Amino acid sequence: MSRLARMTNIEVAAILYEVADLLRIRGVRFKPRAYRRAAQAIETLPEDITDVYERGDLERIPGVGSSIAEKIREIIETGTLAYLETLRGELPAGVREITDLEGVGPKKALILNRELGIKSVDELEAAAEAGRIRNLPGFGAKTEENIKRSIQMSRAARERFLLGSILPVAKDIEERLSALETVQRVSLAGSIRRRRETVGDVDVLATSTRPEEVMDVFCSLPGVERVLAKGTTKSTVVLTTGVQVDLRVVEEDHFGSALQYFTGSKDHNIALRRLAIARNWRLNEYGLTDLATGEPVAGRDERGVYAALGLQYIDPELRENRGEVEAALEGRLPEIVGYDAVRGDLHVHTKWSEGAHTIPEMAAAAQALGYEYVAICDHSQTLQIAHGLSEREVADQLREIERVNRELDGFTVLSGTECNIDMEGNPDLADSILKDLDVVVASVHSGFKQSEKEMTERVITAMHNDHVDIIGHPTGRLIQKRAPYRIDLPAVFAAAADLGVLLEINAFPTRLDLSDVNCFKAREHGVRFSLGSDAHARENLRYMELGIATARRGWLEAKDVVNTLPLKELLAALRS
Ligand code: DGT
Ligand code: CA
Ligand code: CA
Ligand code: ZN
Repeated sequence: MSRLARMTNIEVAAILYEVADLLRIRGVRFKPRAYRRAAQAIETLPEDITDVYERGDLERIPGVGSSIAEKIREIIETGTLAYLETLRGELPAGVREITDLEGVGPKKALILNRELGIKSVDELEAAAEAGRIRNLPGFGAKTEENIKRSIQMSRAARERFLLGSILPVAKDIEERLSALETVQRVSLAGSIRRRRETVGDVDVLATSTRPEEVMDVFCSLPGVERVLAKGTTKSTVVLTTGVQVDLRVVEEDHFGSALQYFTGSKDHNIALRRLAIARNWRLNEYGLTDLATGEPVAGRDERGVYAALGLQYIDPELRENRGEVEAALEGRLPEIVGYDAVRGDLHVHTKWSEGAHTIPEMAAAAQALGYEYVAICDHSQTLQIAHGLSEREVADQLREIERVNRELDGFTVLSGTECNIDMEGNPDLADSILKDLDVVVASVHSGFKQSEKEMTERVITAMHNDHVDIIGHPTGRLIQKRAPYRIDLPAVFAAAADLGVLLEINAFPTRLDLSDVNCFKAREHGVRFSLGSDAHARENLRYMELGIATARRGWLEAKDVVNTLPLKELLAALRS
């Protein structure tokens, strides 16, 4: 096989989205839409785009014609796209960099360039600090403030990658290594094993009878751009996507303690080491050793390390030194929700609004994942950018869902909506419509700049509507892009628990909202949760895994998450 650039579907899609944006800036018609559709289809493919490429099936992807297929081939073969470079080159220098900032579209970027001669993020920051932006036409003090915040966020983001885009690549590396005959054990370690929402680099651990051979394979994996270091115990490579991957080959006898050590987190390890010291033991990547006798106490397997320290086994997702060591000592760790415990998805979109697939297609895909139900929650009327449904269309969709359900066996499509919460806190659909739907998700999609007090009242007002079951993506944050809106979360958590409204864990890779930490806090208020992939195409249903990881990192048990319930009990748990 030729050496292909190792790109995830999300990364290939990102290139096509950028082409779409740049074409739009130039005022090109139709083409931007075609690129966006293709990007959306790829972002959500059920399989690796490289596999589709190798089968010669690119043009079978919906929305991908011969011209876009040609571009995708180039991306897969080289990791870049000359056409994109050309388009970028036609923009005034630096403007593209600026349009990457959240809240600075091409239009604003061009004004900044024309009026103030700004050609880089650094120059933009200096202009914002000097208060020179607020006086531009169409700008203002608030915009200037937002620009400063966006710059800070993008700086912080530069070195880290989204879990959702790295996890498939990391699992693929893990699989390729474990397929080698001379490899006995392989595991991901580090933050990716803990499923942190962003990952600095990927850590992999293996044991082998032929370390040199493993390292040869590792350093020539598809997608490796540069080999930074190559040895028999440790090698480091950089993939074409910029992600760094470390592989360590360790002795069979130390695998457990090495896995424990390199999984981290650092703070978790420090807490464990303290327990070891108290027993006059030493804990490091080579094992747990009794210092009095020099004898090994544990090290071959990871569970043995925890057991020897008198701890319950602690799942990697919990290892952040947020009280898990104390809880494990006292035998009161939660039994966190399993990756196979979810019985259905409570937030998906279809072609009716901005999704790529029909209701029967989404139902079939959800059923194929082993689910019992899926809730169709398309956008509602005031979200025009996403072709939100009018009240009449919601009623039509309800009839379509009834029709689809008659054809299905052992699976149920639930009717629903993701309606907007307006500025005053009212859903943008009438109660007479909402009352007929199984699942009402209410989300904030506008007016992010309200004060904390206004936003808090707005969301709590929405919860007081008896038909609202779930608050969607409750903080509105986009990871590394947009800060959460200002809202008094403890007040929201208390109201949700009190009123029996569920808070969503939105599993879309850029959202993971509520976050792990907020799940933990909400749970202490007695909140219950619903998991939704926010799928915009059937392949996105697989994002559920990221939502479950978030729930696990937030210490949630199956009983805290309503979609672990069978259908009948779920319906009882939703407000009627
Ligand atoms: P990342 O890569 O920034 O997303 O986060 P991690 O947790 O993967 O960190 P990384 O890759 O630097 O190191 C992997 C693990 O190795 C880390 O979670 C814990 C362990 N480790 C690394 N350096 C230290 C250290 O100085 N002390 C201790 N106790 N553990 C360390
Ligand atoms: Ca790491
Ligand atoms: Ca590392
Ligand atoms: Zn939404």
